[in-house]
Parts: sequence; C-alpha cells; structure tokens
Amino acid sequence: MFATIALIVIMLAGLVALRQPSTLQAQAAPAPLPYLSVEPAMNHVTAVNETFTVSIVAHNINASSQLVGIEFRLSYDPGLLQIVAVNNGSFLEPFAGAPNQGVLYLGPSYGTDYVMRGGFIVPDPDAIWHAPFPSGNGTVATITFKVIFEPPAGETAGCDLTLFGTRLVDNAVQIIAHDAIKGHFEIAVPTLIGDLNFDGIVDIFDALVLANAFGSSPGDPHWNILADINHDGTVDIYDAILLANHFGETG
Ligand SMILES: [Ca+2]
Ligand SMILES: [Ca+2]
Repeated sequence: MFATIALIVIMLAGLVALRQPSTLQAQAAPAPLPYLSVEPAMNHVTAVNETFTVSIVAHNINASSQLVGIEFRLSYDPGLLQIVAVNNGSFLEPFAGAPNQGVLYLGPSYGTDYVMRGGFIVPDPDAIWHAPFPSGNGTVATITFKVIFEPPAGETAGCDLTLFGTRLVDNAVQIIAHDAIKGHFEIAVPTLIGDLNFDGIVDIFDALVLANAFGSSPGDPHWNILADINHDGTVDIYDAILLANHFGETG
C-alpha cells in the first residue's frame, strides 16, 4: 500500500515537472503557458507629441487555474515617453458577477520609469470566489503614451516597453506560472518621404536600403524601421511603391 502511494506521488511529481516548461521553451513557444504581452509589439511614430496606445493582454488563461487577480509593471524610457492615460481592460469583468462582488482596480501607481497596475475579482462577503473563473484571452489594461523626444534627422530613438513584476494570482493566493512578452517603441522623423538614407534626395540608394529590408518585420535581422514607409510593420511592395512615387524628389 505504502509503496503504491509512493509510486503515485513520484508519478505525479514527474507529471508536474513535465508541465513546467523551461525558460528556453517558454520563449520559443509561449502558447501553452499563460502569458501577458504588450500589444502591438511594435509601435512606430514619426513626430514628437504623437500618442500611441498599447494593450496589456492576458493569453491562455485556463479556468481550472482559478485566476482571480492580475498585476503588472510596465517600464519605459521616461526621457522619450510620458504616460497620458491608463484605462481598465475588460478581461476580468465577465467573471466578477454576483455572487462575486465585481472587480477592484489598483493603481495606476508610478515609479520613475514604470507604471504599476492591478485588478482582482472581489469575492462574496464570505471571501469565497465563484465560477466561472477567467479563461481565454483578454485585455487587462490599455496605456497611452505621448512621445516627448525628437531625435535628430537621420537618427532613431526608442525603448523597450517591458513587463516585469507580473503576477497572476489564484483564489488560494498562489502565483500562477506565466510568461511576459515585451513591446517596443521607436521614433524616426522623416524629412522627405522615401529618403531613407537622409541625404536629401530620393534615389537608387534609398531603393537599395529598402531592398535590403524587403520582406522583413520587426524582430527580423534585416528589419529596418525606416524602410517601412507606410508604418504597417512589414517592408513590402507598398513601401516600394511609395518610394517610387517620390523618386527624384529633393528636400
Ligand atoms: Ca536618399
Ligand atoms: Ca510597410
């Protein structure tokens, strides 16, 4: 009998170990693990004082994990960006109805280079949480940044938008294992559309810059944000057409 129980414990321990992906695996294929991400991952602006909004999105939340609270910190470069708005996402709302008592949002609270935000489902008056528990994907919060720095012509500036100190908490106040995926921000101020090398004329050299980045998206080794002339996150024929339309122009 004891031996049987011991065997079952060992098997369960093995199963639990199997369910804990290594960090490397999590980075390569985050899909099976719950994760928070910054979306869109790439944020490109072309002028100072522009604003852009990112969503903090929860993914792969499993109802069986009985999640009741989410907290995150998002860091940025305060020399480049200023936060102008933090709004609630709706992810927890559908799971917070009676006899639960709604969602309580915490923050935003600001550090020198980050914002912190939390929210949790308020249990019933006896401190019991009731199903259904959160599942699937949804937006936890949206954060709007204003760009406060303009790089010199021909240069770009940018920073990561990094999630850290993230916590997914279950109804036993235990941390649910999860991953966090950062976003990025870049500003490049064009003086002449299609002048990708900033020499004052749109010519074959700019076309070569674009050709070198052709087919790329953010994260690809040959990605060049300048070549994405229409700012849709891919260097493709539409960018080439824009360049061609301005071919020969000077400024
Ligand atoms: Ca040029
Ligand atoms: Ca493009």
